[in-house]
Amino acid sequence: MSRRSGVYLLQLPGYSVAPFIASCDEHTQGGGWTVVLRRQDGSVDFYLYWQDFKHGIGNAHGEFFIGLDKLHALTNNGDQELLVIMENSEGVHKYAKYDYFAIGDEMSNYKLTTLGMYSGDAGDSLRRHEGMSFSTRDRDVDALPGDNCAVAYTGGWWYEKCHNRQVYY
Ligand SMILES: [Ca+2]
Repeated sequence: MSRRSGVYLLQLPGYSVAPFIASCDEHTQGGGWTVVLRRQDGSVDFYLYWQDFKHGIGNAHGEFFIGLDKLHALTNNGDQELLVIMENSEGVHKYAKYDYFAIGDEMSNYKLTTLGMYSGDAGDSLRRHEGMSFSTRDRDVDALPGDNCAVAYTGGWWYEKCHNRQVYY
C-alpha cells in the first residue's frame, strides 16, 4: 500500500459532481477508512442545527462531521463498514466495529437503517440507535415523546430515548 493518511478530495456518486475534502485513515485496522466524525478536544461546538448536520461541521483537519447527505451517499454506494474508536484520558483505545452500516436519506430523517455484526472491545452501544432517526436541537424526531434528546445531550444523533439524563431547556 502506498496510500497515506491525510486529507483528500473525494467525489461521491449520488452526492455531487464536485469533489469535497475528506480525511482518510490508512493505518488503523488495515486502513481504507474515510473519517466521518472526529471528536477530540471540544474545539468545535456540535450543539448545532439540522442544516449544519446535513451539510457538515468543522473541517477535515480537526474536529468534524462529514455531514448527513455525504454519509448517506457514502453508505449507499457499496457496502461500508463502520469503525468507532474511543480513547480515554490515559490514552487507552477501545473500538467497536460493524461489518455493515447505512443511513437513509433526508426524507427518512437520515434514519440509521442498518448496523451489521458487532465486533470489538468497546461494547455494542450503538445498537440501541439502530432504526432511529437523526435528531437535532431544531428537529425532534427521537423515540422519546415530548422532550428532545438532542437538547438534553447538546448535539445531534440518532437518539432513541434519553431517560437516563435530565432534559434541560
Ligand atoms: Ca422527543
